[in-house]
Amino acid sequence: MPSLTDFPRDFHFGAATSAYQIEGAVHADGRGPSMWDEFAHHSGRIADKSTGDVACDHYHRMPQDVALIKTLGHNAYRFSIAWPRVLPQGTGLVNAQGLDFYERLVDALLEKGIAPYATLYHWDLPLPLHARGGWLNRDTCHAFAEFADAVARRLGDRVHSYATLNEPRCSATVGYLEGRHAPGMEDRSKSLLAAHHLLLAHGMAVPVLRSHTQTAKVGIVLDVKPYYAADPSVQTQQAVQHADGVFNRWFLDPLFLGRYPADIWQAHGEHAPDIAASDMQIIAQPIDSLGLNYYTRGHVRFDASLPYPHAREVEVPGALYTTMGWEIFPEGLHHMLLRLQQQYPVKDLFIAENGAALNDQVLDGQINDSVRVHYLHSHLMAVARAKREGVPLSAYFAWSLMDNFEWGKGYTQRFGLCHVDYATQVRTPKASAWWYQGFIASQQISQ
Ligand code: PNW
Repeated sequence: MPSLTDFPRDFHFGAATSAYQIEGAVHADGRGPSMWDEFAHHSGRIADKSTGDVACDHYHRMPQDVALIKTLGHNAYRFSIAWPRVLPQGTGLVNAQGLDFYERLVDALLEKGIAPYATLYHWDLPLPLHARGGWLNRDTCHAFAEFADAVARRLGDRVHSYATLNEPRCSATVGYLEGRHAPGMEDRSKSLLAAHHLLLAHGMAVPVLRSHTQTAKVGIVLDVKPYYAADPSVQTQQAVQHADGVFNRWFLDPLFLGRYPADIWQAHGEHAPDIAASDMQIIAQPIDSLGLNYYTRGHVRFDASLPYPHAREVEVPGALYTTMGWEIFPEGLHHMLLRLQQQYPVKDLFIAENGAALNDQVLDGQINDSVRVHYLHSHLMAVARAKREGVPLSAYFAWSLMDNFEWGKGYTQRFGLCHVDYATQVRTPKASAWWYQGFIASQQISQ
């Protein structure tokens, strides 16, 4: 067990969710359609042909879910705000009922002493905006600033921390290059243009959020993944550098250094986006905190048959994998945290997502997810170690509070601390949820 003094008393421990993955109630109270409703229903690309129409029905069960969070001993909760609930057309008319829901959620959390961490965009782009080009259209950046304005005008200082976007890398790459997520495109130039507009939307929203709050932190959540060479060849070293550049630096460098990484820009050649010089200043304005989603590492070797950056993921013999096929590698989180602190001017970091999908078995009403306990424990130790070594960390969120709609994998992957029986919507805390509760309590009696 960790030393009791690893985490300060005000450290936030909680779990994360996102709107489309848990809320359901897609037609309730004036919500408009999002590109994920469309994608889930019509792309044929969801593993079990499911949708988020009902999901965990959190929209109707929010008070009980907040009570569950309290029972589990969390002192913070990360959620996202559905843009199509707030602005059903994407811009223009504000749907007050949509905001009412998040106001009730935030008030319920505060009443129980749970700090709200709100993410504005977790992939559910309003369909009318997608119809006008979505993230390929610069107007979407302005629409996003309008959305940020409507949210922060209502929630203001009651939120502890605002994140503009969740994982712009995933939106741009998985949605516009690999086609596995909405909107299902497969085009390198479009993917880079979408990434640029996502970063720009972030930059435009930051001052808007700040104008409505004195106390809330403002930032962004990025998914990070450290890459390691599976063989010592020079070509593989290069593939590692480029994979890292595409995945990590392409987003970190603009946000913190005000420029795209030159080596990767050059490698993209004619695919690199046509950008206005002033865009980089908008993107790079200072933020208060950076959220990180960490799940696994990349263990790669050069493979000329793959598209740029020619990096093939290869299995690590003897390593432990989750049902997503992701290696459990907590050392990667420690490495990444130290590196971020050394290379970028980050004032505050928090782990916005970290977790494992497993084949959870219900036995006599109990779910003994010992591998998830191992996963959480080893990653919390990596966070504690980085913190001891001086990395400014302030919170940790497990992904996820409960099993939910796992995007292209539908309901086939279970990431929850709590099991969800989708037939009855009964939530059952798994062994990991109780373990985490004990861990949090052991930290809070420390000082
Ligand atoms: C996250 N990786 O994305 C998303 O934010 C969640 O909505 C999602 O449910 C969760 O992962 C689990 O898939 C990821 O590089 C992005 O390993 C990147 C990685 C993993 C997850």
